[in-house]
Amino acid sequence: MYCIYLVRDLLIKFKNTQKTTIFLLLLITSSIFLSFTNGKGLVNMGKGEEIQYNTNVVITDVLIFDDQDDGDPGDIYCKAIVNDKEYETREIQANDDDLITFNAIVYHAWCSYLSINIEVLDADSGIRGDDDSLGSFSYNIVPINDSISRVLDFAKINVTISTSGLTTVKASINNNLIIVFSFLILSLFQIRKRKK
Ligand SMILES: [Ca+2]
Ligand SMILES: [Ca+2]
Repeated sequence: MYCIYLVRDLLIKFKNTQKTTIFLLLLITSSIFLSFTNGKGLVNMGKGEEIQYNTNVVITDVLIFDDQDDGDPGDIYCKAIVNDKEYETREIQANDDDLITFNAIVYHAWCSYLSINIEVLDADSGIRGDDDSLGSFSYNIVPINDSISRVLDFAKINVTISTSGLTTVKASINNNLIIVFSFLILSLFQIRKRKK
């Protein structure tokens, strides 16, 4: 934040000379970039590093309230999107009030956060049309050992998060580059606005 205020003050001070301003801007941008690469960036509380946990997300079981197939057992499966990974469980046939055990590892990776989206569905084919949703939920959390139980529209789902071990990694340089260049473009845009 300090750098942003610094640039703002300098922009006000030197707004009459565009070349000076751009030079200063490039200088500050470079120093921010270098501070990132040296592990002293603005990201992650000034360390340029983040803690990642070896994380498992498991769909343990689903209790069916309504299997969404009249007369026949439903063809129940789960779609999970955790961070950037998608996973689909196998289908298990179940009737109303059945408890299905999946024990499906839907995510296994090192990560510093978890963005979990899970939907329970009944697969339908042919004239029955699109699959029917029994409900979905989203959950965002820092990886910790945790059990999540959620009552959905037509089912109740249990999910387990477990972590084993942690490591410290340098924050992604690509993210830092995006921040630095966004900052640069925004600042240049400000200069153009001031000139008008
Ligand atoms: Ca159905
Ligand atoms: Ca079905």
